[in-house]
Amino acid sequence: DLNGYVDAKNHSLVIGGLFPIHSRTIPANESILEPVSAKCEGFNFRGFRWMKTMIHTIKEINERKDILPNITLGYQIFDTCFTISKSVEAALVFLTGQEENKPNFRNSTGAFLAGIIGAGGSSLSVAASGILGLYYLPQVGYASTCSILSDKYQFPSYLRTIASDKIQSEAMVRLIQHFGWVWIGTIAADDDYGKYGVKLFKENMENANLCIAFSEIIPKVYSYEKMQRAVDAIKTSTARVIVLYASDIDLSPFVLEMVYHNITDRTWIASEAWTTSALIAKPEYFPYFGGSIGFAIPRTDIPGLKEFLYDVHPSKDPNDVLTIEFWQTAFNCTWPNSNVPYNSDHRVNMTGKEDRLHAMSDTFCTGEEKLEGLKNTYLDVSQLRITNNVKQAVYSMAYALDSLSRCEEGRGPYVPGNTCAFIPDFEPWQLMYYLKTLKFTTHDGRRIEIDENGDVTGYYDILNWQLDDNGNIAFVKVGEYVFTNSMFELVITKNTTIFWNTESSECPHSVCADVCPPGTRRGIRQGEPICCFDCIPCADGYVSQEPGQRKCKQCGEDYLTNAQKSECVLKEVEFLAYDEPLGFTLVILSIFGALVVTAVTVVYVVYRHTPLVNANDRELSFLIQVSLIITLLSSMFFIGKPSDWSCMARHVTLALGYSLCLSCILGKTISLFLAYRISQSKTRLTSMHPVYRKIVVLISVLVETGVCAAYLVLEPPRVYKNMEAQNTKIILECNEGSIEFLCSVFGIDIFLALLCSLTTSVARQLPDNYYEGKCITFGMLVFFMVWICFVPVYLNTKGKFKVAVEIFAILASSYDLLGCIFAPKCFIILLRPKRNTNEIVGERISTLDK
Ligand code: TCR
Repeated sequence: DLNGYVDAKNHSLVIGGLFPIHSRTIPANESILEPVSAKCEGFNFRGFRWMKTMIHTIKEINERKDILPNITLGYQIFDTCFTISKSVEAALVFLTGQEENKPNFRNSTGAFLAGIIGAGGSSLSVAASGILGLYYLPQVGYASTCSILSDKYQFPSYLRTIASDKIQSEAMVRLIQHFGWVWIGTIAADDDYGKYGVKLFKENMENANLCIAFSEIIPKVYSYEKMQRAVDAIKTSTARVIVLYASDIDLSPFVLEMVYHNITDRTWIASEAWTTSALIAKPEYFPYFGGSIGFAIPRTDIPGLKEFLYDVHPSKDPNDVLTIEFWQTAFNCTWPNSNVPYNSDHRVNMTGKEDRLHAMSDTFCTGEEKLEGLKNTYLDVSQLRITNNVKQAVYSMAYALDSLSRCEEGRGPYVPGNTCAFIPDFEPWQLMYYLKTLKFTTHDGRRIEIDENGDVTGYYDILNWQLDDNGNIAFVKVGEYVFTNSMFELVITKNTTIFWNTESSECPHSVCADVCPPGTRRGIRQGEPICCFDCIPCADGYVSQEPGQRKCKQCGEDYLTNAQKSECVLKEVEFLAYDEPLGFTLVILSIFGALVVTAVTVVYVVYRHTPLVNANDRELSFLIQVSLIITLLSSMFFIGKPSDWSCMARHVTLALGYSLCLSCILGKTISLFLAYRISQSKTRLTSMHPVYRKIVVLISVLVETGVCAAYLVLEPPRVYKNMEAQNTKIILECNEGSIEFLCSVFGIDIFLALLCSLTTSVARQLPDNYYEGKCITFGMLVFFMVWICFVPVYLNTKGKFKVAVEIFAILASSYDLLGCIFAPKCFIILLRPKRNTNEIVGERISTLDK
């Protein structure tokens, strides 16, 4: 019980066709036990147009003189009712001629069947091709896009004039990337088209590191539970963008469901099969599906088709049930004396009740109804996309037959013998040979090249659903997906406005988790897709500068993180600077000290002939003054930004200064010590000659210089950035280089100081007018106290204060020596000049020195 059209008489060759002129079969009545061919319902105007286009194209080819000049083609077309069973039934009829009760193979109509155009949906093509492929009967599809149909092992005789969904699925991912979405839901029809389409889409998404929020199926036959699953997934998911891979016919129950549940604020990515479908693109669905972005085959115009389509009237042929049904459905009337059912609907709807519309309209059709005023998908030639594919499919068949007919015997393709095949009596596989390598140009100048998998390249327009001025849905082209320079490219036109069906009317934001702000990094949530993550603040010392970082970067050594952890900031460098109050005070103190010493020197020079100055070994005193200036000024090396040079200079000048100073004092104290021993023993001990004192000084200084030189050459001190002491600052300090050397350098000084103390402590009992021994003893005591106190304080301070402590110690000890050695004498020289006479100075001291 197959519906269809046949025009095979007077033709030696026919082309078969399979078109979905109805949308579904009516479920068989349970009381009927015998298997019967099911009846169909749901007239599909689009399928009807496709079928008419096939007929139109065959007519056109028959009229052309350049293709198949001596042969006219016939056709035999069946309605698949968009179901597998009907398609298989039709395929079997094609092969066996069962319908006509003729057992002859592929000429049930009395003519030879060249090949078949169709089946629309992928599942139907797969089913039909499974049978037709057995005989290698050529089949050219116009709408089946499922990727498995490219597999020539399974479908050896299947070719198509539409690109595989492989390309569309890639294009979808590109589109998603273009708009920056990462969290996408998918809904697929329960057939090969939906399932394989979504499968490829998912694979591409994974490759692009994007995530699928949910993946649901629209049932073919209404099932409350299955539908509810899909609805719930959409409702609960945070994905705002959903890919919908389904034919329009399968989609309509789902659309009703969306309306019923009032699901708005979603952006749908439409697969090619429903992008421009009049079934879905109804103004009443616009609040739910407006703003959809879809892929569509580029549209074309087909000259002469419009007139052909309008040339339809039920009165022409009373047996043409399809035209009668078309008329009844289009004009909502009943054709008199026909029992063609009208507008029946046996589907179960979403409220769960079976909803049967009355099968007949009350009004009769008059036949006077005007097609011109009718707004109907069948007559709408503004969106010829698949329709054009139908035309090209018919043309491919014709071109292949044409090549076959032009074969010259002896030069033919078939081995052995380079034979040819002849119309009409050829084997199906012989025509397959020509189809496999087919290349031709269409009426609108497009190249069609069928590749070894039977596929053609895909081009897509990207359409956006907008509302036009009349309140109808307009498919506005916002971009395209084209093959240029040997690769596919997604081009979104720059200055078109895309309508977004979101609350803000702006591009939706479809993410599982928002991009992590700077200062945080993406943290995986166990067991969830990579697009769902937590933002974890960076650890100390780590930053992330750009949003969406996977890892925080470590800041360099000299850097610190800001509070937000978004930036590395240079650490503050700490050292004792000249221009800060503490540094400045210390500088003043040391310069003041040096000036005081200079003043003392001046006094000594001016009073150089007085007994006091003479009695005290002028040269040694002068050297002490020099050394005090050195030690006082050496504190300057401790202030300011440390450099390798200042680090080296620091300790060495200090140590040398002290060794000079202490050795001179030692020279003096040794003299005193010897004088004391002389006074005690009353034996003939000669006092020390002044030259020996200088030798003591020279030796000490030389030894010290030697050690210092070795220190500087072997392991000199260097600047050192101390990061550990304080996290937020870099402390610039000097690294001592070698502790051993430092100890020996100052060890010599300590040794000299100890010697001085020992000798003076003995000699201090010597009666002397200027209390020289006592003063030096006291001075050395203070000196030791200063440096002994220095150690614990030094160890307990941090940063620049360490240096300050050291300078304090230096200044204190220098002032101490200055005070103890020179202050009493200057006091006498300047204020008590009477005491500075030879008699008073006494013969003992003078005899000591001379
Ligand atoms: N491929 C679908 C069926 C289909 C369709 C269409 C049906 C396509 N485009 C347009 C109606 C209208 C693309 C399939 O099943 O392979």
